[in-house]
Amino acid sequence: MMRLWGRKSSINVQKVLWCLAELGLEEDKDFERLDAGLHFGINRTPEFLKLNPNGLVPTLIDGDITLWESNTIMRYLVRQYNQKNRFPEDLASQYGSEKWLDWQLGTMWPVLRIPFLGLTRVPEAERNYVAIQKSYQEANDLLSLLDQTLANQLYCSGNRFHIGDIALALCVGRWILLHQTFPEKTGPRPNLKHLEAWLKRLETETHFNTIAEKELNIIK
Ligand SMILES: N[C@@H](CCC(=O)N[C@@H](CS)C(=O)NCC(=O)O)C(=O)O
Repeated sequence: MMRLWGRKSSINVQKVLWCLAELGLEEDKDFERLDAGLHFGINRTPEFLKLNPNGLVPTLIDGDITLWESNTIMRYLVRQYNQKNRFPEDLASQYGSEKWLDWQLGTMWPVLRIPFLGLTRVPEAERNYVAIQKSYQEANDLLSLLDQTLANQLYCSGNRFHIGDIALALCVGRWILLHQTFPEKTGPRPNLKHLEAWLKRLETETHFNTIAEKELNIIK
């Protein structure tokens, strides 16, 4: 049975759990999930570091294959378990999704993680509110690029849902929750109507609702 290490509150673990759900793979039947990270610990133990030298979650073991990096794990799961064609495999859809996966990891999250970690993990007395607001406003500009794409198509890579949507939607969910929870710290959030419509579509047509959190997981 596949084994997934990682606490459910992690954005990167949620990507993998959502992808598994879309592929019809069930916890305790097709894979087991073991809590690790934050208060669960485990991720810095010598045994865990042998699996993932970064000491981070998610980490997945499937037979002889041990993987880390959430986007890579999703790519692997699609390659290995997409028998029911949940995710389109034509090159345009696949690489349309790939570019957004790289954008999420290399462009979007490095900006959004500053207000996210700043407001949910850094103790109040140590927060840099100027940097937090500046990055939140940069995230607004970045997400307006996604909104423009979604004006012309239903999903990030075309008219079918793909794993790029998973990575993006979990970021967007945190972007919304940060503003709802700390409006005076983030500054204004634009109303991006194509992005809102896409989120609604994900809520009704995918497992988004069962995976995403409804409120921020704040460590005080
Ligand atoms: N680029 C990695 C980042 C992994 C990462 O930063 N994981 C965080 C949780 S989202 C982590 O393990 N933090 C330490 C902890 O939870 O204790 C990925 O996409 O998987």
